[in-house]
Amino acid sequence: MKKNMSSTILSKVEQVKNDSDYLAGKIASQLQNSKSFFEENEIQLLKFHGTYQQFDRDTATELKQKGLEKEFSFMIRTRIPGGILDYNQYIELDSLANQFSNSSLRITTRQTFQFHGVLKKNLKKTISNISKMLITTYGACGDVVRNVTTIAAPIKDIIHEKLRKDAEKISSNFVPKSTSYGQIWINGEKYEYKKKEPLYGKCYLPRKFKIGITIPEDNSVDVLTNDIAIFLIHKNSKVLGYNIAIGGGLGMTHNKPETFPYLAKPVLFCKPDYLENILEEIIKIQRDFGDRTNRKHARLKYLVEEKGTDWFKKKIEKELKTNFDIPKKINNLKVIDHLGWHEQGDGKWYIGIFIPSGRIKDDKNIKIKSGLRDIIKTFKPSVILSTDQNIFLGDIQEKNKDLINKILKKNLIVNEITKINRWFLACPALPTCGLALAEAERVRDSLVNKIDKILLKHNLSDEKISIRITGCPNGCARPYAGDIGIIGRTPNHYALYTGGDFEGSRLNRKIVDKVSYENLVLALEQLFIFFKKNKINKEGFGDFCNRVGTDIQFEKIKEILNDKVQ
Ligand code: SRM
Ligand code: SF4
Repeated sequence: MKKNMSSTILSKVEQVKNDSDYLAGKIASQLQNSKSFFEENEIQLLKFHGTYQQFDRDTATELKQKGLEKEFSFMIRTRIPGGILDYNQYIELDSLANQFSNSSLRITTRQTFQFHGVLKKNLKKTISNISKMLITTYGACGDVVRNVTTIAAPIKDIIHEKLRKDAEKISSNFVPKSTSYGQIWINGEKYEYKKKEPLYGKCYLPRKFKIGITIPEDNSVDVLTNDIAIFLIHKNSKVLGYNIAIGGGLGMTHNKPETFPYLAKPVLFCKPDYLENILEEIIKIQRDFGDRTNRKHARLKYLVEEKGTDWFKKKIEKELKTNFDIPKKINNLKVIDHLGWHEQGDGKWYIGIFIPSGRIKDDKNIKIKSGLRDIIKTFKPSVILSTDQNIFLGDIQEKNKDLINKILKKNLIVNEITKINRWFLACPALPTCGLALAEAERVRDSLVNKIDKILLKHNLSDEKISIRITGCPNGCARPYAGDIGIIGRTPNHYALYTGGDFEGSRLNRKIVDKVSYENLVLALEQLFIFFKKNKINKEGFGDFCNRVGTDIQFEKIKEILNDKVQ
């Protein structure tokens, strides 16, 4: 198959989508065979249905040496716009995790849940049971618009309500329309054969596509990392319109400078009525002009970088036959910490509960899963997942606050955490992620402890520093948008990035290409000492690193690690 415009060969995934009859492929028949895995083409299509075929990377090598099959299992990702669930949905998802997955539920950095470790024989049961709770997994992954993110704190005022409504509406507008999903996972034959995609077309988008919406006063959602970042602009509780920025995206490949993380660039301001049409136009532009020959160059950010935002603005204006204003000036973004108890605006309360790496599970001592279930079953709160992998419970009466605190305490779910722990994100990485080059979630807690000790030693524990670690450069825990990014490079080695800002409006830069896990903390200690001696007034760590530049930081680290750092 050839691309019309340029005669270059389309990427393999384009061919798979094209031949899939709107995402059906041979999923249904392969679901029925006795194998523990799907074939390559179906693995690609399954993503659109919200599931990834994975294998246990811890056991794979040994099994291979013994000539045995890998331990295949499936990750299932739900689509929960704005992270909002009702208590029944939560309880059912919690039960499903016990029944069909490794019994944990993992809150993702896009406000959804992931089930891990689902066996192929249980895949259909799990997905169909999820759908019974009116939650879909359709379009949670794949080359479509994914889960739409917004502020998690369930604040009851006109503006926050509007954000939640917008997130829900945008997400449902862009769920794929083909009935393949219903036919395969839910009701088989009863689904009418309706395979059309009025917006996406037969080959869907060239790549994943992400949308987030927030207000400038609270960028707790890291909105600029989305393909479309929407700022709701308001005054006196009235929505004036939306600033639209385009081209955010973080994935890159080590040593391939033609791939890079990018923050969304402002393109226009529109009145509320135009939002839907504008989003659709941007998606159409990406559909028609995005690079379908090279998946590493297919995100909207490359088009934005190459064509410029004016080109987009003119195209949108031409299609919609309207001229739009330039974006409203946004001064400084802020990030609000919503954890802990807060009055929500209508006399009731919400609590933001810290969940390390978003992993809702019980272990020997800390019973996050049982504790949350107990609270949610008893008090029936609203449940909201956040983009920093935490959970919020809303609509709680004041008289129940102490009882809830007691259950949290009994299960050792504590909210008194250090600043580093609070803002430290980690992606799943090993053993489930097929792309991980190094550990992330599994080293998170011990890394937090080590860094805390060092900050205490240097009297810096009060500094608010966001650190994010990922097992590879794809950027799932948004490492390039934090003060410090620790990015898997090779097994047990990381690249180190600094100089981002806490508010998510500046990307960090690479200062070290390769440092071992063992030396990582030493390297950070050097930077913290340097920061303490030379920071100006209340300068934050990221701002300091940005000001002093990358070379001097590298030199400081080299002073102590010599040739152990590159
Ligand atoms: Fe991600 C791929 C996990 C948010 C950029 N991401 C993956 C896969 C599915 C690996 C794969 O393709 O085989 C990971 C599954 C691992 C596992 O075992 O669960 C994975 N990504 C995650 C999650 C679960 C990380 C987390 O700690 O929560 C997040 C799920 C979000 C969701 O619910 O939809 C997750 N991924 C992100 C984000 C952050 C965001 O969206 O806010 C990014 C950076 C923003 C962006 O999209 O650029 C991100 N993930 C990627 C990329 C790089 C994309 C690129 O443009 O190059 C990949 C690889 C790919 O697509 O080829 C990837
Ligand atoms: Fe996997 Fe890399 Fe994403 Fe981590 S950042 S989950 S290692 S793809």
